[in-house]
Amino acid sequence: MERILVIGAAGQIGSELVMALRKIHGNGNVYATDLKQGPKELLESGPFMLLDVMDDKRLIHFVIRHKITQIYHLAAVLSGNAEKLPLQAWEINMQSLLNILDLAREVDDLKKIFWPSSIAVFGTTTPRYNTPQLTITEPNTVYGISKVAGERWCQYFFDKFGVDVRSIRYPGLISHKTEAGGGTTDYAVEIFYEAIKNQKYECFLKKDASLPMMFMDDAIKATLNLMESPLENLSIHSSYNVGGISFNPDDISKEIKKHIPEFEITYKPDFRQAIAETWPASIDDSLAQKEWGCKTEFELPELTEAMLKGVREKFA
Ligand code: NAD
Ligand code: AKB
Repeated sequence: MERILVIGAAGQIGSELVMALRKIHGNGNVYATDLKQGPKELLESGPFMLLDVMDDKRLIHFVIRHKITQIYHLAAVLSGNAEKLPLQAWEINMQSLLNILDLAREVDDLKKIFWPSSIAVFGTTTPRYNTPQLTITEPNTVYGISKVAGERWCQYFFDKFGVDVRSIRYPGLISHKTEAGGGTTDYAVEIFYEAIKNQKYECFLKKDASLPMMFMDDAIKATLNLMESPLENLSIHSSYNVGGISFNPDDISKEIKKHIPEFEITYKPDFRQAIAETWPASIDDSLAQKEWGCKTEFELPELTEAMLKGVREKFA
């Protein structure tokens, strides 16, 4: 029986991942934790505690007391917010991962860790289209630097100490349950809220800023698939490329217009456009497909329908 700790559970991914994990492992076996209070669904369906991942003493106490066997470490400062406070973001993103990797080395019960990386590990020197698994990773943002360093630490703890840590370089994730947490791809979530509320959206990226994206259902499935795969099937112990779909603000606004003909998009690029320009437009995830069956089901039309339905239900 697994006993799972999710750190950063109140965020965009955590709020959905916790519910998926509770379905598989039982409500009482999935401990959701965050610095801030979680959404109602999380609080009512199983244990939720306030926990600061930077507090390594409380963290170790928690893991031992609850006999935790797996940790999903989702707490981080995302790309847009990280550029505003680079050193603070570096400290949170790096130290929290190191606290957890070191814990996994020391605590026998703790067998598996999930830590997400990002397409932010790539930079302007990376091939922009169909970006390969193994390629140049020279990120231009503090967030990207922390993700590359994190990937190297994961590989190091696997090689030196046998820590089973698994990771995905998520593309921009799109969901309607919890708002996006301060990243560059957030426009692709905000646009749906504004389309329904005001039938218009002012986009902080340019019309043609193509980026890899993924609907949350596909991201959760990918995460669970990777975590359930036998270790011997996995050749990557830093982080796997996962492709999703690629589109730009113009593509998504045209798709929304099919459902809301009066919808209008305008463009006022800010500092996040410069970040988007350093990231790939599309990703090659053939290795993830081959080794653990990574598969994207939601293309842009299905994603748009699901988002409009989800946001409408939220407002209702
Ligand atoms: P988010 O910002 O929505 O959620 C992160 C959560 O971590 C927040 O609820 C926050 O309160 C919590 N947190 C922050 N500091 C903490 C601390 N010291 N202790 C405990 N909790 C703390 O982020 P997300 O979108 O859910 O992303 C989760 C992870 O996935 C991050 O590592 C992020 O870099 C990665 N990722 C996300 C995306 C995406 O599009 N959402 C894409 C690529 C990678
Ligand atoms: C961000 O935009 O910072 C995240 C990511 C792609 O890592 N959504």
